[in-house]
Amino acid sequence: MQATAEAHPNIALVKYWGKRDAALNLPACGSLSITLDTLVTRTRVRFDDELATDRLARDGQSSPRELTRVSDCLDLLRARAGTDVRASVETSNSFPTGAGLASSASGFAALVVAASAALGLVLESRELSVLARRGSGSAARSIFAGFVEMAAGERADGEDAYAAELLAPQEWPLAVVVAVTSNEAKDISSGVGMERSRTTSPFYPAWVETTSADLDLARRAVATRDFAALAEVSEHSCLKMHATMLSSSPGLIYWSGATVDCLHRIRHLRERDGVAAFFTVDAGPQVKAVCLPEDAARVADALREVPGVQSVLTAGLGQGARVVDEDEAE
Ligand code: 2P0
Repeated sequence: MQATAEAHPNIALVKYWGKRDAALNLPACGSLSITLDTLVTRTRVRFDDELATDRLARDGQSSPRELTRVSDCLDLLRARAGTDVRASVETSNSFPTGAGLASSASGFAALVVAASAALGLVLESRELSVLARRGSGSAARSIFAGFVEMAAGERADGEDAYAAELLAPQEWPLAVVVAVTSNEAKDISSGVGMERSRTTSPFYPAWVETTSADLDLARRAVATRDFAALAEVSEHSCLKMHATMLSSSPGLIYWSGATVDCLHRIRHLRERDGVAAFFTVDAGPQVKAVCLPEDAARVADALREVPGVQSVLTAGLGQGARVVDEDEAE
């Protein structure tokens, strides 16, 4: 009744921002992402008849604030297994939590994989993706390796809203350089921000309407390994999402000054210095530069020099969520 899983965050290149059904956590649009390798969430789930309630510890500290979302996700798995036994969940991240580094993506992907294994459920990746989506929309993508597309689906029950792998990591091994400009957790969660954009931004309908064309371009760029085309559509999707955030009421400003300076630096690298690199930014102040592995050190050096950048992390493309040995997970 116990298992440990690891999962990695993913970075969306065509972004997810907005839901068609908040209760089932169904996205309004599809999205396309890359799963990273070096950043990792490790989660151990132990079901225990002796427990009266679920428990959650992050880095050894009890974490009651996050428990409801975790318990709700475990309930879906318990229903599948026909049990109501409670669980103890221990989790840790090798990177800052809740600060725009996609910790909920890796977190819910690892939770679903560990909990289903602990319950002895044998589920297809697609089913794991649907379950992870209920925890966090972006988590549906972290079930898979490399380049991943998430479908918005059309069904009211959400059973067709899941992710799938487009290309394995080794088929186009890009690198991601993350410029960390703040280690603080964000004030407004993605879920709250998305709902605010949906209900108040005059740009929201255009955002939703234009995403499927972006997905077509990005899917084609991935299939043909066309870096310049992927760069163009990714920066466009990112800036369009932030325009939707900024035009919400009250406006959602996830960027810091250093965020903007990093964007200019990456554009300079590409346009002035001829380095194949593009940026993307999520619901937080960190900047992610996507580049070729041979340019990662140069991109990292350039971002490290931007005032306000506190640290720089480099990752390659990584594996999907998986069960790991308890020993290996120490
Ligand atoms: C993404 N983000 O596509 C976008 C870009 C943030 C900005 O997916 O409410 O934490 O749990 O479904 O998955 C973050 O959203 O939101 C996210 P919920 P989630 O990566």
